[in-house]
Amino acid sequence: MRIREIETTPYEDQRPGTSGLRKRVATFAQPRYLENFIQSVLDVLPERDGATLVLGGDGRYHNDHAIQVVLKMAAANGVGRVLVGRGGLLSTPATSCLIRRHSADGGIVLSASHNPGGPHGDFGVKVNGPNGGPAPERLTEAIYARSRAITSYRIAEAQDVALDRTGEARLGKMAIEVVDPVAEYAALMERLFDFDAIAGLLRSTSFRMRFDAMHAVTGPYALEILERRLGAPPGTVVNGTPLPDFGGEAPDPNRVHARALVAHLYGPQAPDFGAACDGDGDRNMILGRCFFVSPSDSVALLAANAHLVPGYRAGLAGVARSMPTSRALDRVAERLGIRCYETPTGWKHFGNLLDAGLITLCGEESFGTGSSHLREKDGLWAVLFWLNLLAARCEPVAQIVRAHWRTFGRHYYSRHDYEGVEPQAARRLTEDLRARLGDLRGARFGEDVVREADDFSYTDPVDHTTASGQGIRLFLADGARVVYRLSGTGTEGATLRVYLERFEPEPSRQDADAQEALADLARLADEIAGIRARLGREAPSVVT
Ligand code: G16
Repeated sequence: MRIREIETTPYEDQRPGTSGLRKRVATFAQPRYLENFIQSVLDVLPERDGATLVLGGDGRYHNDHAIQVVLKMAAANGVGRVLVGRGGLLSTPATSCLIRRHSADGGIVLSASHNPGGPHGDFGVKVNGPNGGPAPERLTEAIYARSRAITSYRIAEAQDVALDRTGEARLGKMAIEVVDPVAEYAALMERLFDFDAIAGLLRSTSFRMRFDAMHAVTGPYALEILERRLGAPPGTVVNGTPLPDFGGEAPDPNRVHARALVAHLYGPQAPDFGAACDGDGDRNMILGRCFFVSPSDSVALLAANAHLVPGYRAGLAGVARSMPTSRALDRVAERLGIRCYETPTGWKHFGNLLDAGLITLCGEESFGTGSSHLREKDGLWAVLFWLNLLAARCEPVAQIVRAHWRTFGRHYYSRHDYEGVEPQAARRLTEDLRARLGDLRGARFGEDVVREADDFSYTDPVDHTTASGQGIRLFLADGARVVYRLSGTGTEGATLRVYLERFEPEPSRQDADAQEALADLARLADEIAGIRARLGREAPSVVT
């Protein structure tokens, strides 16, 4: 095998965002773009010679080409062994599972997560560390620094590796193991959940569910686990074949992009339970019949009911949520007498807490839930957790959630996104808010009084690294909260996220529509930040 050293010049825009490097396909398809980034990743691997890596992707457009490039570059850079998912497929949680089970040195997931795919869509590279979790900031910053100084990359001159069948192959000295993408992940799920009870539920004639894989990576996982192992009727999994363009829709499990599933769950033939996962399988949306479970409520509910699930019966060490996620989880933690950590947005911030055994469960408002079983959020795991609860409690989803609200109070919650706005205007909006924090404290707006205003910063309790500028928080005197933050995962312009939360302890007032209950707060958020005027938008582009 001949190794070529090819001269290159840096691209300036390869700083990973909230979760890896995400760009338009056209950007990744530029000459040397992917190669520069992969070389930078390989260059900062602490022990590259003989290292073991796990490699896969969500099957999106460009996956096929990129996976061969990564394999050839890994071989040329002295990597010892690569485990790669058959067909080039691996969900993000399954990658985390394989890294941990095989004590690999890290992993690469070719995915832009829930972003749209296809030739005009997005592509991305997620990088994971030896704990199976997203690379921490010091590593992503090192990759970025390397990408700005790169002068050449190494690649093997070789035929493409056949990935359509499991088995062993070699590229020069590097061993390649093409693995079943589902098997080890499915085995882990069987250890965590009561599969007999879930199978009983799924096979009973009085329960029906639909799982929408959104033509993305969870199709094969859901078919194997839900239909084959648990015996759900054929057809339970819809859109189960991964497609390079995800069928033309963003594989984003929310009420906007998973509209067909939502319509089905609110329609005349609605099943009892509905769920969807995103492009790379780490996000989830949970629905009951005519009922949407907000992700912030979902993680709180899983924590409150964890004792019903075999893998969590021993109790929870602690829990964590990202800062913009509602504080519903905090109330459960208080009741359980455990600590609830508040971290910046980005799953990577949960890694140290999980590794140190400080938390067992964690979640985010952005449809991500997970636990110590892996170091990534895990969409199908959340679906199985819910199924386990439904089997144990024998109550409909809506009833379980309403009972939770009666016990803990309801946190009305919504996120309003202004996508693809002019980056400078978005930046200025948040900078001006930051500059006004002092004036905002104690300020009155009609009936509302801002009790506290700050810019969230976090010190990791394990390695004491700090992250500042993580979102502007306004706490109102009546307990409501508004958070403003710029997304770190978009590829077009900037995205302003406005997170709205209002607590309602009174059961008779817990049944309102969330948007209605938060309408005043949304108006206040706009008035304070001048969103419409500054961004030239009449309304948010996505409301979740
Ligand atoms: C990623 C991160 C999440 C984060 C989400 C949204 O998810 O892993 O922790 O909450 O992006 O981030 P932002 O608000 O910066 O756009 P994924 O599923 O896209 O990898």
